[in-house]
Amino acid sequence: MSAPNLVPIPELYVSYDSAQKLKVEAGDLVSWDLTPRQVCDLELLMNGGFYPLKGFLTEADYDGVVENMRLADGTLWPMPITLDVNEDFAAKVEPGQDIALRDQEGVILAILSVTDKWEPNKAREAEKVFGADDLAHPAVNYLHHTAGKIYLGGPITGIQQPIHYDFKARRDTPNELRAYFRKLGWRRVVAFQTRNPLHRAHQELTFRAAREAQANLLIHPVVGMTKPGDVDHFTRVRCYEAVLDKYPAATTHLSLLNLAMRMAGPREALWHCIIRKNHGLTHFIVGRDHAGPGKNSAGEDFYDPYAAQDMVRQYQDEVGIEMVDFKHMVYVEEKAQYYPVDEVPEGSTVLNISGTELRRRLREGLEIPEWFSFPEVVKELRRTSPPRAQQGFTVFFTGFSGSGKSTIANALMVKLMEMGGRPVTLLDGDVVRKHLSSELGFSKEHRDINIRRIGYVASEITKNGGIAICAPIAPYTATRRSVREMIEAYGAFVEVHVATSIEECEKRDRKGLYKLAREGKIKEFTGISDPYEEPANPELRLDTAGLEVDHCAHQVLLKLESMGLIKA
Ligand code: PPS
Repeated sequence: MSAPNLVPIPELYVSYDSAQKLKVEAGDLVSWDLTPRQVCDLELLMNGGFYPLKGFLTEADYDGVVENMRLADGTLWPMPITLDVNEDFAAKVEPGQDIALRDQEGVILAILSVTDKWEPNKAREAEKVFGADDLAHPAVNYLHHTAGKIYLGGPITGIQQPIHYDFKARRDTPNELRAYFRKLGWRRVVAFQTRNPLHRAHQELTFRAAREAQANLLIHPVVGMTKPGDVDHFTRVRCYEAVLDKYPAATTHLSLLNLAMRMAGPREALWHCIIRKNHGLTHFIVGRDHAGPGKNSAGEDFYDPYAAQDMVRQYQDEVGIEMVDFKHMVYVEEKAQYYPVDEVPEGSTVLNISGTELRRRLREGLEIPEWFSFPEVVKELRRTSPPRAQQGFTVFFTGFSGSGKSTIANALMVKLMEMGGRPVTLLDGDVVRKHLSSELGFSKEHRDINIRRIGYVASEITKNGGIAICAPIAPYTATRRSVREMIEAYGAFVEVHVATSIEECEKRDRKGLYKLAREGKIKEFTGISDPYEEPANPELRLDTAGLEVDHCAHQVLLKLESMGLIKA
């Protein structure tokens, strides 16, 4: 294998003076505010991480990449790097036009000279690139639900790098890494790609890989976008820094990669190789289930766990990087050592803790053994993921007007405050409509805005370790689901359906609104002249008929206790 390419890799940036000039001129251009994923892609396009790409893919390049992993000129490139925009924006742009690309704060990062504009066949892209048009795949879900309908393609003129305020000293462009290797005389360097905290198994694997390849080691974790639900990169980088001390001094380097992963298994592994080649690496570790997205909607793995290795094996010569392949590493108790799963001495006891099991132990505050991880790493993880009984959560009541949501929510709030420990906030339907949503009515659109606002506030409370109790009608399943997703990124979401029947609510008519609704004096009244979609699988369903409020609130407390959210 050849030494890392010692000449710098081409970047797409213009000189400082030209950039200043372009920035002023770009003020007159139509501009597109990049999504977080597009900012990641643009950074690697501009700094040479995606060399030989010179911009967002044109339609011909896109077709080639989707169909057979090659650009129109035959160059190997497995991942569509496209600029997706919405139809309204696309209507303002024609091929031949320059557009300014801005980050989320409005800073101009680059100019795209648009050559192509087209509507992609997303089902085909999903099938060919990700292996199935299945929404359980995070990138397929993104493709259909987040990405815009139209793609723009063309070359990029780079003005400035996206700004990062975190871990600046740990971020390197391909040319900075190449220069670093050159300076230290590292001619053979093996990269380890990761989106997870490093535990002992990873350390053993990376050690062995460096030894096998007779190379120095680069820990090259992704800090751009990884799989939804992963440990956040702030925590991970603190964990990596803690583990760095465990490697022999001056053999190993840590550098952060602002890549937006797609979790595309084999194709992604090959893409990772090309990116590492561009960063001056000579070797690349591919383990079990590289960039795997988890299970499909039928509960099966999307890819064979070793398909990524097969893919990289096939193309490594063409890319010019050598794969170091690894089986899954497990701990052998008798030997007090890690082994690849296919080299375990016969008859020995194998210990392993899966990612799911680790998360359970963290959640429940259980022991995490020393053979599995380093105390410094466990300490960091416990700081970010305290046991469930110390985390924030949201209780989300839903049901008809007059079903008893507010009354039960109030009783629950008081009981939780009596227990103490975490601040409790009640976001009651009526109160929210007075303070947060006073301009809104009761159309589907307005109800959705109202519920999303409640969801946003509850997610912030949950993130910051508090308890949010929400009690709106929230009649639509899809909106409740999106609020659940927003909150579950930070803590538990406990949906409680207050299942009092519409007949009972109308009979009670505590506010006299049902009468007005029947008389047509209130329009779009839920249950009378507007829909209510019952939750299919709420965490708890309360049928309030003949039950005391106190009893209902107690049932919610029991549920919270069984979920480990409060201690008895
Ligand atoms: S939603 O659908 O979740 O946005 O509704 P929400 O914010 O919970 O507001 C419901 C309260 O507003 C009163 N109200 C109506 N409810 C339903 N439909 C119509 N058209 C309507 N007009 C006013 C009603 O008192 C609800 O209070 P609750 O607390 O649910 O009894």
